Amino acid sequence: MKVSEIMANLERKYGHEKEYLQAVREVLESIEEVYNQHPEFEKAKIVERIVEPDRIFTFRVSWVDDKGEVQTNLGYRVQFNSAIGPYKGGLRFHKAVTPSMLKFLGFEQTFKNALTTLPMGGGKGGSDFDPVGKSDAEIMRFCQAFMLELWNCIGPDQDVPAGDVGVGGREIGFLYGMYTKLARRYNVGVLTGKGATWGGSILRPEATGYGALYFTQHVLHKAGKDIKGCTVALSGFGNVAWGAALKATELGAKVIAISGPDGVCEIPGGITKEMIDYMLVMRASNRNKVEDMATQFPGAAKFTAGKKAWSVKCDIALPCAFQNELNGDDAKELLANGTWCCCEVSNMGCTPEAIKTFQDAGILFAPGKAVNAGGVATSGLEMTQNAIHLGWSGAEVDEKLHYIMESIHSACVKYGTQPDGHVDYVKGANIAGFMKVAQAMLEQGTI
Ligand code: 2IT
Repeated sequence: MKVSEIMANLERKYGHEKEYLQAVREVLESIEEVYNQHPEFEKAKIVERIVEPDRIFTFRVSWVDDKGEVQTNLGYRVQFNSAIGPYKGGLRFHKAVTPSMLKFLGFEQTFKNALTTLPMGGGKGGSDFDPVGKSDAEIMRFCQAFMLELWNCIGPDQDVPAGDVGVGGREIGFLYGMYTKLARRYNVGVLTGKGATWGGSILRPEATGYGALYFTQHVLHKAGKDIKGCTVALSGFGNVAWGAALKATELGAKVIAISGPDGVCEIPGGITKEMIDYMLVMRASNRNKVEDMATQFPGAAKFTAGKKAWSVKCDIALPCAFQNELNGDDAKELLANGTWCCCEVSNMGCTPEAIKTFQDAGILFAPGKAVNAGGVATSGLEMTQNAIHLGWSGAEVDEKLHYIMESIHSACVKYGTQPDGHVDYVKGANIAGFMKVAQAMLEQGTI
């Protein structure tokens, strides 16, 4: 295969799908060399098949807001690849959701899920519904209307959605309630990220952030460093940023900045437990304003409008919010301030220019599909618990999460170690994930 030819074809077909093309290009450039050593992949046209989703459901979602006005949004489920298991991946509710965004996320999810060691295919879904400023009742009515269309496409052995940006425990509850009503099936394994009393796994809410910090520790240890005493800047204040702030603090790092769409909060003394707890209140408020942290903790947290977390001097940068939230200029600013490690916790959080800037400078960089895989891995553990009708303790889940993150790190080292001895985590993660899915597709024939 030639990346340039495949990309030219995709650009002709999907020229306006920028995020999707960006995600595909990154993976294909990483795997090109290894792929071309496997004529059996070429013969089975694995690349041509793996870049296309198996199918996409698109549906209209109409609902009534608190003023009694009818609102209409679009809903989607992208079932990307099922070669190694049922489709698995989150639902994103965000005003900027498009098919391109969900195709990029479903594509990434396919390789991420392969890295987890668990048997899960890749999927993603969501809606252009904007949760900002919505009441709880509006969120509930939207989730119910969304499930009116989705319920027939999903199932514990078929496709298992979960949360993503804009979808947390509250939304999963409303979605599950409507699912049981419509499907008259009461297998809790149809969704993950559920409440602890109805099939949810202990530690699933924390898992993405915890796993990201376990992975970061492996990256640091491999380079002869430790996170203790390091300063950390992170973006976002949702579920992922919350878990990351908790674990980073527990491991002895100092989280000195969090950010939101409105600006950055600098916390020179390091984030406290009370502030981390308050992140949950900020998330639940649907206000989407990080300034609320500074209002709640005047003196300790200082808000600056219009600035990103990447303007704050730190050792370690952790993008935890949205794709392309850290660009080439941000990367240069971080480097100028002495940052020596960036672990992407959000999906495709860094632009290609930012990744190149970090790699050219020789600092530690690891991509989202490895760093944040602890989230979906723990969803996989939730599915297992649901399937065997048992609930594991927090310690059991945490031990498995540790093992999975260590396995992912080893896979990255195996496939990403370069002739000069340094580890290219982007290559490592992409090749390791790709090889597993490609091999499965090959063995299952042309379908
Ligand atoms: O991007 C992700 O891996 C997630 N949003 C979690 C997906 C899941 O199925 O838990």
